[in-house]
Amino acid sequence: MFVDRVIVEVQAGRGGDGCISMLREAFRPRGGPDGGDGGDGGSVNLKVTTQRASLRHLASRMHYKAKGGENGKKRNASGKNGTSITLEVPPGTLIFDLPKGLQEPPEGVEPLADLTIANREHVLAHGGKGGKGNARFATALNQAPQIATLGGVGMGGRYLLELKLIAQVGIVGLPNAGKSTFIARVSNAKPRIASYPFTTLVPNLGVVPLGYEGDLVIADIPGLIEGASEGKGLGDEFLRHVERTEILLHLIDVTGPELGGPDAIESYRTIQGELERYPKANLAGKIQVVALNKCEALDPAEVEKRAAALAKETQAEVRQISAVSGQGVDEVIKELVRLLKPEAKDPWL
Ligand SMILES: Nc1nc2c(ncn2[C@@H]2O[C@H](COP(=O)(O)OP(=O)(O)OP(=O)(O)O)[C@@H](O)[C@H]2O)c(=O)[nH]1
Ligand SMILES: [Mg+2]
Repeated sequence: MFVDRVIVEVQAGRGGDGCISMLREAFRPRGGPDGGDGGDGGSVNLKVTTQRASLRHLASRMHYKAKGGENGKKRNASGKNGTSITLEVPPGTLIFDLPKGLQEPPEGVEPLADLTIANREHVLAHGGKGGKGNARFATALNQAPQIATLGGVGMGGRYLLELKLIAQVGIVGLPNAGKSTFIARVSNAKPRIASYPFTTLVPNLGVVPLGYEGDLVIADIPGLIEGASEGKGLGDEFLRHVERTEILLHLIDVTGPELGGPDAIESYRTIQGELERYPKANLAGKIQVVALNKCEALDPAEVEKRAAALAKETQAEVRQISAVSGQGVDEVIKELVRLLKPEAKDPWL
């Protein structure tokens, strides 16, 4: 199960109270104040790690409560700090404040944070500070202060954590176009591949090592169909995961209706239409590399003809590849790398 949205309610620990105490020892009638400080309350933190690929591990629980700090004690003993809780999240996790009763942040609300950088920690809820013991309040004039401060309250809240994968390239196309076959060929990803539509039910990330140039991270998302933006098929839910990509690789099945596939130009228009209708980002405006896939399965002259017709439609170069035989695949990767902005070359650093 792939989970890319979870709601969590978190409560950091309260700070321990400062202690009021006077040292009492035989032969030291005026031992002075010795009340220790309270410990700080534990906080609830998020830690970004590439070891996590989804938010699934947070889905079974909703409440996270960190321990409070202990109260200060006599003999200047400070209370122990409360233990903090750290929740791991994958890079690309957004945090939204979520008012009670809502399942979605209100329209137009910006995230509180966008956790893109691996190994960083973010404090979601600060623990309360420990109170000060009376030993801290001793002055020349008041050598036996009867005051201490209370521990601070721990912060808390309700948050939506939403994952938007971080990849430089997103593969889009109709179901069965060969998106998963492509990512399986070029990267470490091992998605399910099958000759029926909607094989891929969750997005997959694949990493293509480029040697000294770093990594190229590609996202394979479930196939889109006409009406996806209104929820048809698996809907446009997964388009969120290509929002942050710089380039789209648009794969189209070349084989056409004769071999049971869709018409290439129709396919292109359908996907283009869905990208245009996607409301949250300008997906149609992204740089696109268009490739006809399954080219080994068709007579080369026919492939040429279809590529030329599609190039006319797209007003751009159309590549001819076969994710199965590997024909043209390296060239596509090279083109993707060439198109990437230099600073985008390693999204996880
Ligand atoms: N002949 C041929 N078949 C291919 C090629 N690439 C993919 N296929 C086949 O096309 C079918 C669909 O491939 P997938 O990679 O699962 O397609 P997908 O686009 O990921 O499909 P969804 O996950 O349903 O969106 C499988 O039977 C593949 O073996 C290719 O280059 N040539
Ligand atoms: Mg697939």
